[in-house]
Amino acid sequence: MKERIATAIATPNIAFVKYWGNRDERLILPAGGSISMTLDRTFTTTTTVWFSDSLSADEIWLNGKKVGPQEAKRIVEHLDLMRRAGQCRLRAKVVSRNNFPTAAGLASSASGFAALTLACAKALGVRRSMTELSALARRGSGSACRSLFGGFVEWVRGERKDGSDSIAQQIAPASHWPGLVDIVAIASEGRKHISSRDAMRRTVETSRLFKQRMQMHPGMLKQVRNAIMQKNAELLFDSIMRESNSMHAVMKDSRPPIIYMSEVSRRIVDAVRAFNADAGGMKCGYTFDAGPNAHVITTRKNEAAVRRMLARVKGVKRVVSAGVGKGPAYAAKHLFKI
Ligand code: 2P0
Repeated sequence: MKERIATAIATPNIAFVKYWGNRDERLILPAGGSISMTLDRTFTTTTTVWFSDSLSADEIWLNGKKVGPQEAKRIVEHLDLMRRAGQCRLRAKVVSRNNFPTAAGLASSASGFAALTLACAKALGVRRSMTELSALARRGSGSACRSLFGGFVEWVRGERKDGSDSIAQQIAPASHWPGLVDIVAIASEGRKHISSRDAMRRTVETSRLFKQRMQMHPGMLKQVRNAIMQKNAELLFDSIMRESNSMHAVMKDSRPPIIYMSEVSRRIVDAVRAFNADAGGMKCGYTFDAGPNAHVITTRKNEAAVRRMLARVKGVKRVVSAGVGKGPAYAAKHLFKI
């Protein structure tokens, strides 16, 4: 029998229009659509999955450490989902490695669940299109569905109750706008104090501003989609800053408030504004996820100057640039021997 083992490599994505809040938390059906850029292999998650009747329980290794039962729960649930899709009851060994800090606002769960979904699908012989697989990846971590494609990706909200139309699709390949770059200014490498999922639930349940954000959301999606299609950098940078500010505003409007941005983040906001004012136009734009680290989007032409500007901000520990990525891939070499 062919061995049921496969290895996938996936990369994070940075959301230009943010996913924040579910209309169905169990199925991970978002309150609104989102748009992202998949990053290149500056940041990667590599995951090997092996299903075997020689295993009596699922065994999960993350960055060289065996994961305890509490932390493993979400991964085992995803293995169960993939086992159902592949009509398989075998236990699995999962070994996964990130080359960047976990849970520090660098969307480790996006690349993690994208790699896990793809490795499981291949190992179990689940023959589905990337779009269909994106609906499975979504169940592990919402933003993971966007990491199944390279370039510029939209996760469509969908209307159906069963979530079958809440899928990711590529809106433009990496080659459409290869000059775009995400400069990550790392303010903290620590874990976040509240998980995105818990924080989103709190926002949906308690923020009054959230309803207004969702009313404006289709317009924001359209604007960012247009900025990407027209390669209109000024419009894109302006839009993503407004969008990030909007998401962090509804977080702050939650009860009790959710505050992911730090003093360092705030200084980066000021530095970006000053940089654009000096340049006499929108040369870059920031966006912040569920953490204090900034993603400053710019073009390769301005990359060096933007990096210098960010490195000078008090409290910025490191600056790392990532370009537009081509999406996930399979690897022939596995992370362990069977
Ligand atoms: C996004 N985020 O669209 C939004 C914007 C963060 C802010 O999807 O699955 O923390 O809860 O661990 O990796 C949250 O990403 O998600 C998220 P979970 P993660 O990218």
